[in-house]
Amino acid sequence: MNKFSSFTKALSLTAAVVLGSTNVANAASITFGGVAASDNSGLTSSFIDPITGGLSGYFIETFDVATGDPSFPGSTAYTTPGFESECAVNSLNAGPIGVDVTANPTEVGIRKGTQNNVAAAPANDTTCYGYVTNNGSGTSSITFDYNDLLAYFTTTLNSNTLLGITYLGFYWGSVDTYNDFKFYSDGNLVTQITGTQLLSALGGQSGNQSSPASNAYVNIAFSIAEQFDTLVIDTSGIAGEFDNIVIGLSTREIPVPAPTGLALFAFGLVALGLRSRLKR
Ligand SMILES: [Ca+2]
Ligand SMILES: [Ca+2]
Repeated sequence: MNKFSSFTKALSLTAAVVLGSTNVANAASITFGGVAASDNSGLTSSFIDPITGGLSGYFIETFDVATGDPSFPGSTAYTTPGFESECAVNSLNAGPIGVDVTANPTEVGIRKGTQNNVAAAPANDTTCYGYVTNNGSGTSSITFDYNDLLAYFTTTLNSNTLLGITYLGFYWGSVDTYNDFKFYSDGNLVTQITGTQLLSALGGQSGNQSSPASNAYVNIAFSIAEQFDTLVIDTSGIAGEFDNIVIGLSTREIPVPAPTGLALFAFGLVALGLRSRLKR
């Protein structure tokens, strides 16, 4: 596939998601494109790196103890046995601050490397990553509830109003047609992206563990009105793998686009696609 056709497909997906919203004016927009992560975890958001950090207002979950935020004790509740010293949810789990993660422990793991019929490391990711598996039947899910984290940041930043989340990015490994990411606000579904949508947009093959068309960094920008507080990843197969989950607060720093190659790199596929269209 040439580059332009993949850009066009990315635009088509964005349009489809916009049209699928109940409120077009407030629709979330989905784009693909990350940057190489400096900790050898494959791709990360252009807004923040696991080691070198990034713009203000962003928070990254790497599932690696080594790159955890000292402010958050972390949790090994879902870590695959044998990986406890290296792999963890970086934020306090089910505590007064941090991300509240809930799942059936037999259906979720945090580990390194690939194990056949269990989980595949996302392409070029040698670090710890998370996965959810149905162990062969039914549908399984993992929930990331950010309400406590939002309250923590609101207090830390001395904000007068409760902050929201208006950006989420994640590295989606070996995308399968049976993986879905869903976003909720106060229990209501705001938007979702399915494995089928991503594979269609990028021309990927379901479950391919190395192709960029099925191992992609996904960026979702939410309007203030559609900010979410809870992420649910579900799978009806083996398995849904992810790393470098980045949230951007409603106070986040957003770079101003500039007509340079560097800015286009940072802003990814949709920006390039729009320029290509304008030139014609
Ligand atoms: Ca990682
Ligand atoms: Ca997979």
